[in-house]
Amino acid sequence: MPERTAASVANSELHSALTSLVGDKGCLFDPEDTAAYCEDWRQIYHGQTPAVVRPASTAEVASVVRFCAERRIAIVPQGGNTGMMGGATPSAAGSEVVLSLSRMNKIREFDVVDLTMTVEAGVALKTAQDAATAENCMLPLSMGSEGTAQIGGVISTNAGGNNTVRYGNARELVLGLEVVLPDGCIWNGLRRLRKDNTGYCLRQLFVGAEGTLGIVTAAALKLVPRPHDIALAFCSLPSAQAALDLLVLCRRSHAASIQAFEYSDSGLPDLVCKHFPDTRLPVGHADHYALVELADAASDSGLRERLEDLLSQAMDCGIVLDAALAGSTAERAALWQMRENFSEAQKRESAIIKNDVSVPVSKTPEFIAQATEACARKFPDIRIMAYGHLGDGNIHFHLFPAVGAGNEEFMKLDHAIMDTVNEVVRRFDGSFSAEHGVGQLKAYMMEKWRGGVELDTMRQIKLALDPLGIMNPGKVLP
Ligand code: 2HG
Ligand code: ZN
Repeated sequence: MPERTAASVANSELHSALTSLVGDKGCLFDPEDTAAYCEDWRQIYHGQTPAVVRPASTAEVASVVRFCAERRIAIVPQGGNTGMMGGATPSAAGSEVVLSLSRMNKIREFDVVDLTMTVEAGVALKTAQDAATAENCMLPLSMGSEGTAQIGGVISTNAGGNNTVRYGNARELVLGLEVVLPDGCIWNGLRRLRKDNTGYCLRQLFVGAEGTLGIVTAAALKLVPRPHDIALAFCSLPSAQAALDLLVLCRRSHAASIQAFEYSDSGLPDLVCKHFPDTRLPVGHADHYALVELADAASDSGLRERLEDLLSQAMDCGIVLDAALAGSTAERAALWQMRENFSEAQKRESAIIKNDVSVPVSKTPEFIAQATEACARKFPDIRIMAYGHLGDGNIHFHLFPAVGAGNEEFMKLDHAIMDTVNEVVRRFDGSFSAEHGVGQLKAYMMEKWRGGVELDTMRQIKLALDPLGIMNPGKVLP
C-alpha cells in the first residue's frame, strides 16, 4: 500500500500554504476552533487535526487537494458532521487535514420542468428541501438530522431516511455529480439526464464512498412534484409481524401512495416521552407501533378517508389495535418530531451499541425475534430496542446497558454485540450497514462480512482512484 500520510510538512508551512489557497476566512488552526470538527455527533471518536480548511468554491477545493496530494497529506472531507459511523472524524494521530464543505452552500440551478436542482455540497438538506417546496416540488430525502446534514454528506453516505420506501436512498436521487478527484482534478459530471447509458456509471462510485475516492462538491438532484394531499397515522400494534401485515395490506390498495412506513417497538417512544416530557402519544401505550404516511400530488385524492378505511379493515382483522390520524399540519409535524427525536433521546439516555442493518422486508419480524433471542441469551442484562424503516427492511437494532449500569463497561461489549447481531443478519442474507455507511466504526466488518471478490474489487477501485491513499484513510476499507 502506498504511503498514506506524511507529517513531513511543518504546521507553519501547512498553515501558510492553506491560507494562501483559501484565505484567512477559510482556515481554522486553533485547537479551540477545530475541536468541533474532530468529534463525531455521537461523541465516540475524538480525533485531532493540524487544520480545518473550508474552501468556498470547487476551484479552491481542487487547489487544496492538489497541494495535499503533492505533500502526501491525508484529507478527511466533512459535511454537517451528523454521521453515525465516525466517517468524518480525523484520526487521533493529528496528521489529517479536515476539509469542510460548509462554505460551498449555493443552490446553483433549479428547473421545474426537468424537476431537478443543482446544489453545492455544503447546502443543508433542509435548505434544499425548502427551496424545492418553494417551487412546488419536493426533494424526497428526509431524516432527523436534515437541519444540519449537508448534501455532500448525505450523498457520500448514501443516506436513506423516512421516504426511501417510495423514492429510494440518496443514490436514486443523484442524476449528476461534480467531484474533486484525489489528484486535484475536477470531474464535472453535473448532467441532469434521466437517461445516460455511456459506459461505467461514475457518479454512483462516489455515492456511498464516504469521501474515500474523492470529494463531492456539487450534485444534480432529482425532484418530484410536491404532494398536496398527505395522510399520516400513528398506530398501536400487537406485534412486529402485524406491522409487516399492515404494510402488505397498505400496498394492496395504496401501493403508489405509501410515502413512509416506520416501525418501532415501545422502547423508543417511551424514551422520547422520558427525555422530551412534552411528548404525547396519540394512542394508548402498546408494545409495538407504526407510523404510516400516504401522499399524492392531487389535493383531492381523498387520502384521509382511504387511510381511515384501511385502518378500520386492519383493526377488524386484529392487525391494528388503535390508530390516530393527524388532523392538521401541526399534528403531523408533532408526530414526525416525536419520530425525529429518537436519536437525541437515545443520546440523552446512555451509551448505545447501534446496529443499522437490513434484511429482506419479508424477514424483518423474524430477524427482530432471532436477534433479540440471540442477544438476550448472551447478554442477559442489557436492554434492546428495535425500530426502523420497515418498508425498506431497515432495522435499527439498538442495545443499551441495564438501567443504572455503567456505560464504559457496557461499551467494551461493542464488537461482541455487533457480531452477535450480524450473525443473525447473515442468516437472512442481510447487510451490516443499511443506511448509515461504514465509516471507521464498521470498517473492521468489511473483512468479516464482505470479504472475497467484493472487497478485493473495492480495493482495486480505491487504488485506481486514490493511489496515494490520501482520501479519508481508515474509513470504509479496513
Ligand atoms: C433514524 O432512523 C436514523 O432515526 C438514526 O437513521 C438512527 O439514531 C440512529 O441510530
Ligand atoms: Zn434510520
